Amino acid sequence: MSDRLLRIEALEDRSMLSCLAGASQVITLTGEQTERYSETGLPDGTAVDATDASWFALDDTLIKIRDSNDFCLHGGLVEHDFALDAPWDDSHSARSMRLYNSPNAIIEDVHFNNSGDGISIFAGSEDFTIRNTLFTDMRDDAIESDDLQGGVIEDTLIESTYVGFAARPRSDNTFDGSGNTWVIQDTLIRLRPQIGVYKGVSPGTGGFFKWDELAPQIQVHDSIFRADQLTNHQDLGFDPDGKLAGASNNIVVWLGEGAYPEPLPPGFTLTTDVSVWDNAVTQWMNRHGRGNGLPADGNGDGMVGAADYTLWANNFGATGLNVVGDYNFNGTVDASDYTVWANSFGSVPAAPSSASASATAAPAPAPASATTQQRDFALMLWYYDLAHEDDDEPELLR
Ligand SMILES: [Ca+2]
Ligand SMILES: [Ca+2]
Ligand SMILES: [Ca+2]
Repeated sequence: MSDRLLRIEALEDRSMLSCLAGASQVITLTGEQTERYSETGLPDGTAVDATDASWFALDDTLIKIRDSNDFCLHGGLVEHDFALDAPWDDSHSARSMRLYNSPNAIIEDVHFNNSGDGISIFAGSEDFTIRNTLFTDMRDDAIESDDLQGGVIEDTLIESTYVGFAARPRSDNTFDGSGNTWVIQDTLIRLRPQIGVYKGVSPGTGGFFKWDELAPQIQVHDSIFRADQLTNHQDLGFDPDGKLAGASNNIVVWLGEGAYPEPLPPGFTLTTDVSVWDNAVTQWMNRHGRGNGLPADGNGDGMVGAADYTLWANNFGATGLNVVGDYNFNGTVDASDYTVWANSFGSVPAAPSSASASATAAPAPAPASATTQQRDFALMLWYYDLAHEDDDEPELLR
């Protein structure tokens, strides 16, 4: 059986994908943290269960792990507090998380929000895995390894970032990562123009890849890349420095003017239909328990209706983790998804069962007639509010 089918099969039991099950010890953190989490020399195989924990703007780096083998971070909300128009200089040195000399680390089911870099991976932290994780509002690089470590980014939604993936050595380092590989799999990534830019027009972005001739090889599969305009620096190519070593089933959603500015290698197809992105994001959010609790709301408009049936019908027979219409999240669009749709036809999200302020203040998702920008903004507020609820998150395959 192929790796891809095995992953799809594994979806039927998400707990198999959790590092908590195999940990040597689990440290559980809860509530809003009052200082950054900084640990050195944790016993091999330590997992931190931060499902009910959050970090908010405590320090430049909010989680720092050093000299710890097989470390795992599971869950949590990790965020800074930069204003929407903060200059790039103010935000770019902030990191949500740093890993030093910690090989085989797993970061899963975390939400990183509003940072300079999301995760920075330093020397000795080879073979990292980032999976089932949400990045929003990254002002610099979502995932960065200036020390050119290799790893896997899997089933992750990078909803908005200035630069996607960065592996460019600092001027003072001597690493050669050519023998390493980044595997990007089942991942959705959008370059969102930021007001604070490194240079060039504002709002602006860099590229999907900030790479180097000494950087790792790249494998990209079953992933979706969205760009809304030309870059200020780097470019929108997928074979940076000739490092693309394999690609299949990828989609590029291009919303800028004119033709896509770079040649697309084999394994990438182009669309200008923004709904391809929007629906895939909705599917990802629903599948990861971060949606509105309506698995059959394929277009994310807040109700289960005819349009969601059409998405199911159009994608009937398709397979993949982020295939729209897979309303029971088993990796295949088939008759069982129709049943999920039919049983919830006409449904709208349930009223919050608790009186939590964030839940009651959550705006209704914008109607389909809203502009993409309005809808994105409404979705962001909605995601943010969901992430801040202490409980009540739908228990969909978490
Ligand atoms: Ca950076
Ligand atoms: Ca719908
Ligand atoms: Ca299905």
